[in-house]
Amino acid sequence: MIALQDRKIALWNIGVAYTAFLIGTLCGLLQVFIRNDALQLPAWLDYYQILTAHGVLLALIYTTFFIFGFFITGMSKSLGSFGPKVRLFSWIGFWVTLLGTVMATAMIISGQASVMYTFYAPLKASGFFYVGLALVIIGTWISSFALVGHYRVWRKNHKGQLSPLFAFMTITTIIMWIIACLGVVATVLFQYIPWAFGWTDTIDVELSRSLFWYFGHPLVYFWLLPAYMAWYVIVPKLLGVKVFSDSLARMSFVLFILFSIPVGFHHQLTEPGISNFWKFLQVVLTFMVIVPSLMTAFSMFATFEIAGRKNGGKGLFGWFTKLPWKDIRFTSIFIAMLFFIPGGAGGIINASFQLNEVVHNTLWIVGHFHITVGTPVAMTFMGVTFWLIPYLTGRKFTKSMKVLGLVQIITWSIGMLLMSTAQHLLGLLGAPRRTAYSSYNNHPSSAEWFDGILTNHVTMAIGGSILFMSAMILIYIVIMTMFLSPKAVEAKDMVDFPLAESDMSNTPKWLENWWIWIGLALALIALAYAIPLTHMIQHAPPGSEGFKTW
Ligand code: HEM
Ligand SMILES: [Cu+2]
Repeated sequence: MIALQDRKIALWNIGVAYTAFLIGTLCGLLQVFIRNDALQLPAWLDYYQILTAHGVLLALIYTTFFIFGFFITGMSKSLGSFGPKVRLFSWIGFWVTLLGTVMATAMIISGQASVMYTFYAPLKASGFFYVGLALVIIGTWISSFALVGHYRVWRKNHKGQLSPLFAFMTITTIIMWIIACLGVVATVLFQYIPWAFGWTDTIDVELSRSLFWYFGHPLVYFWLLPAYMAWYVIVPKLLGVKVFSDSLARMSFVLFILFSIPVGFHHQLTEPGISNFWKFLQVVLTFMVIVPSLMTAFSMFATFEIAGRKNGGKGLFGWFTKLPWKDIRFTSIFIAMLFFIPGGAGGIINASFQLNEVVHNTLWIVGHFHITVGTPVAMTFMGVTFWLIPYLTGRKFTKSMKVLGLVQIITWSIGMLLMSTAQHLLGLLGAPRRTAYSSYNNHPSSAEWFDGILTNHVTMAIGGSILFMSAMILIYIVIMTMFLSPKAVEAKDMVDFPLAESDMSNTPKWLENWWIWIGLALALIALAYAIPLTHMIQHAPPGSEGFKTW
């Protein structure tokens, strides 16, 4: 068990994460019904307010707080208890991030920031919305530096040793996050804030969007890498085996530092001001990310097979039936991985030059991120929640909670299958995303889109409702395991942090030489961005005034 003070910090992070999850999923439910013309909002609330809250609270806030809760627990567990300074800075980081969150959310709810979570200019929110976002980023940096400080103390006391895998992966994720945030910090501080407060009249839209996506793509890896951490270091323990290969795991993580950042243009393939050469170069770099992704998939299935055979599985696929399917901690993550197969394939489609033309800005994209961040990442976090909260509170994860956990995972899967399949198909037919007017003034061709069995309004509504029900079951589990379940007294009831053993004896030491990876990452970023960004600044189009479309 880790120190009580460290547990407290982690629990507060997780508590905020699930508060955001509760409000965010409620918004999701409302969206489904509004899009189906089954619900009319009161005059003071509109679709875009809700959509902004949904995107911000789930994609940015739920993930970030949960990730820090997970990191703090895992770092304290694998490197030892935090010192007073690390604790202090973790708390400061938490409060600053929370202050930013409250500020941004207040602006959204009061109708002054219906700009959606990508806050594209020239949509203009209240300046305090951008200040809130900046505080969120600064807060995560403070929390990150606290963890880096803890890691450095450990390194100093263990000269010449590789750090434990969990710590290595945490530091990799943090390095990537800090480099990635530079783009969003630059645009928010130097473009949005002066413009929103009226200190400058116009904004360079193209530059702001490019700096946003410099950050926006690695943002998805900031969600994904902690989920991969659970796949690499938690899953083998649940299966009773070691990590498949320590060096493969570390290598795949450092490749993500290299290839997750210099690729933002794949979100801007329809952006007129960027020449094809630079888009193409970044698309090629995007596809490099497939390498560590497939390394991860290979390593996972190898782990499953080794575990299944160890449990007596015979023949080509006999091991599959010997996996611990009744253990909800494992099954949840396994289903999350399954969703990532079509999710990852969809990502390759989105990033392809030509296919992007078909799916750009359609509901397909919405379908896509619900089966990447909305399920593989979110469901891995759910699977982690089942043991992480009881581990931190010292309460039991009772039998009824286990059953509820299973119901929750199954309902989320069914709801997401229905909703995201409908969204993918509607997108292919041409239905745009981010609009409250989904009947398109009853235009006959849009009416046809909704004629399919999977693409009709009822399917979407059922999918969304099942999802919301599932989210509420999860909230119930969170509340029970945080505050109400009986305390674990006997050793057999104690919930463990399942951290797998990783054999480092053959792992090359240079893998933990961060300067190599930071240097290579910066070189690739310079290659992909230096010329087009300079060009964009030197040949800036006339800036745009702000627009408030709501
Ligand atoms: C109860 C579960 C959920 C439901 C019913 C739901 C529903 C929806 C719907 C209908 C949209 C499309 C809105 C539009 O384009 O007009 C949407 C957008 C979105 N959802 Fe969800 N969702 C759920 C859970 C999640 C989760 C768990 C995440 C991420 C962790 C997520 C992330 C997003 C994002 C980032 C958008 C895009 C927002 C934007 O375009 O600005 N959703 N959701
Ligand atoms: Cu991307």
